[in-house]
Amino acid sequence: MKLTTAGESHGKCLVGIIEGLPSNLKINIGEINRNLSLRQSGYGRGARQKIESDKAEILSGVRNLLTLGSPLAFAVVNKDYENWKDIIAPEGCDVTKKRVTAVRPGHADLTGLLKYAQDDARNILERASARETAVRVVAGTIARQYLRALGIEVSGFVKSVCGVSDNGAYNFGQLQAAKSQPLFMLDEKAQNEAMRKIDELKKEGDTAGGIIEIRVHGLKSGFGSCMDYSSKLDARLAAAVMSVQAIKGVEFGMGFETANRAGSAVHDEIYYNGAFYRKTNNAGGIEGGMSNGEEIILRAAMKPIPTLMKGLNTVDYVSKQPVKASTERSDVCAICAAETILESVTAFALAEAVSQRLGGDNMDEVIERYGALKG
Ligand code: EPS
Repeated sequence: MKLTTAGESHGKCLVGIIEGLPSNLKINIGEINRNLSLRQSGYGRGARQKIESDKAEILSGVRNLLTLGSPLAFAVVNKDYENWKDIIAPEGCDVTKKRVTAVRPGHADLTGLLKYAQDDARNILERASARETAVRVVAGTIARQYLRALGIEVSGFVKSVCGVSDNGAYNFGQLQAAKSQPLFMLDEKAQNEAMRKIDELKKEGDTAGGIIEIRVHGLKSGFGSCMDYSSKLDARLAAAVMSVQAIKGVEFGMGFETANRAGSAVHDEIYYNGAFYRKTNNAGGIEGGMSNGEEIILRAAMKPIPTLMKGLNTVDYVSKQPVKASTERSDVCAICAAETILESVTAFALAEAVSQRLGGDNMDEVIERYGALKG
């Protein structure tokens, strides 16, 4: 299974092509659009989200809501294109308008300008923008529908915003409730404090990041590999998570804290009562690059968005003079978007690993092969 994405943030539309889906997978377009709208939600989003109301249009690979086994192509239209077409259209537009040369610290602007030999960071930021992640939510939701047919579910919640933490211990079933919360947090007190923090930062023209926890429930053991480095499941999931704009770190299970402890306080001891089991899950469901049958638990750190309304110190790319970095509008905090995106990219990377092991040209074959695994 493979996803290719294309599209600029203010261009006509975003597009994606998924190759390698089996036939007869039932596609739920309502769920895709619900996840697209979750990606747009959350306390602290900016004005752009009032313009967009993302919907996926499936262009190929599906007939009467069942996949055909052919490449599945889809588009998400950028409504804002109407306001930008004389600046961004493939031909006949005015490239002198809305130039960006006051490059933003923490964004792709400066390195992109140098690498792609441009003199307008618009040509860089349009693609570097997190708008691209709408495509990954569509593909990730289709991947979730594939995984769900096997009894595998992905969920998550926001654990902290700008240092304000939700330290609750939640079981998988409790996580879904986060989606109806303004910051996808489960602890009301922490969430209220985090919202106050966002209000403060907004007043100061500043931005916030946070920590997101993603879990996978119902995955049998043995997905990934201990034989081939490029198939290690934790490496694949980490790569998928790190490919999301603004993600700066990822850990599994006890993660970085394992480095501070003795082995006996880290490794999950093994028991047998007709089946192998563990009483703890510090490994986060992956040992030796393979799923071990426990829940997969990963956490990712999102940095604060690099477009700050107050503008950081920088240098104008053309004049070389010190200036404040460019701003028009910005999200203060996009942690709920990131949470939705991380669930999506986790689901897609997992579906890739599952289909690599199981193969199967149609869903009956896939389901039969998964069912035959011992787990
Ligand atoms: C983004 C800047 C903002 C965000 C955008 C990502 O867009 P604009 O420049 O149009 O105000 O809103 O995210 C989205 C449009 C989205 O749908 O997530 C950036 O610079 O990365």
